[in-house]
Amino acid sequence: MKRKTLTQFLIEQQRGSAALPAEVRLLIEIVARACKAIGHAVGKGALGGVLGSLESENVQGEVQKKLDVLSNEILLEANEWGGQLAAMASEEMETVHLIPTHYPKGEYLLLFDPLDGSSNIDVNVSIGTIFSVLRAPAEARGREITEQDFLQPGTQQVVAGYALYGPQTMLILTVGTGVFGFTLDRELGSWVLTQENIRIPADTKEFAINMSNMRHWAPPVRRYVEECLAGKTGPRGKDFNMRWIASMVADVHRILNRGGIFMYPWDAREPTKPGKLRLMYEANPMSMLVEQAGGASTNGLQRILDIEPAALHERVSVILGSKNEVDLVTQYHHEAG
Ligand code: AHM
Ligand code: MG
Repeated sequence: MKRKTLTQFLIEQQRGSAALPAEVRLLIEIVARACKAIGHAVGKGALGGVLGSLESENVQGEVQKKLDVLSNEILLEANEWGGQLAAMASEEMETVHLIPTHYPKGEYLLLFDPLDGSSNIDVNVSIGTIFSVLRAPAEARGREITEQDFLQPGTQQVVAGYALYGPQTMLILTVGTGVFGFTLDRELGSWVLTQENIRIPADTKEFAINMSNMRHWAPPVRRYVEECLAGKTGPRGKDFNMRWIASMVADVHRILNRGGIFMYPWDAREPTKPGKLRLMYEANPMSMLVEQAGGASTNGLQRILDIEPAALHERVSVILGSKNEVDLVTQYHHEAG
């Protein structure tokens, strides 16, 4: 069987009813190329001298791993010169990264978490890159882009995706016409379409949450998980399985492939923060992918994609995956007032 490459797929999306703009197609190709380079560095591990931490901390006060910084640099360098972007923003940088004046500027904004799942880097467990593309507001054309221009709800995303550096290197992508999966052919160096129209089953018997935080959870989350744990004889009438990889990319990838629910809810350890995960770099792109695959994504009370962001590094509670389970947890939040 003749396989389709990412390039062929994107050209079809450009010619087809999606009418993907040529600049977006090129932009995706450049991001995918950068992910290939990151995957290569990840794969070298100790042989490439890339494991371990740096002295530095990022804007969130987290110690940066060498690969966090390297991945950020690879994405910035790859995307600066192409002419499609007006600016970039990253989980690892305090504020927006403008396109240097000697390069042409485009109308799109690229946001990314360069290497998600940092705690798994040094233990050889799957990690990934998450990205999102927005359009700069029309009134921003011709002037310098500001942080404010990025603060658009997730419904405005033009592209969302992630690269997963696992046993296989994969790229999962949506341009608003469903979710497609590509596997990196390591011999040829090209992304090959291996999954079309990924769909998340509406029901599941598998949940993903960091159980060590149970004592800090809000009552609706505790209620939901306790009911799952009660098994066949409990209110849910079935036994549930649990998985937690601590790399959102890997947990979401499992859910896209066989269903499940992923939760990183607010908890009482940091009462002033709405959650751990970042809205713009993690929750929004993953929510677009999940919704495009027929799943749902909320913060317990509201659809994540509808949230009007107030800050670039805003955090949010995340409940996403199989639709009927996400609806149930959301209902429990509403019942709790
Ligand atoms: P990171 O961006 O610093 O890697 O943090 C995000 C990660 C997610 O990938 C994962 O779901 C979560 O943090 C795991 O958190 P915990 O270590 O509390 O289980
Ligand atoms: Mg990260």
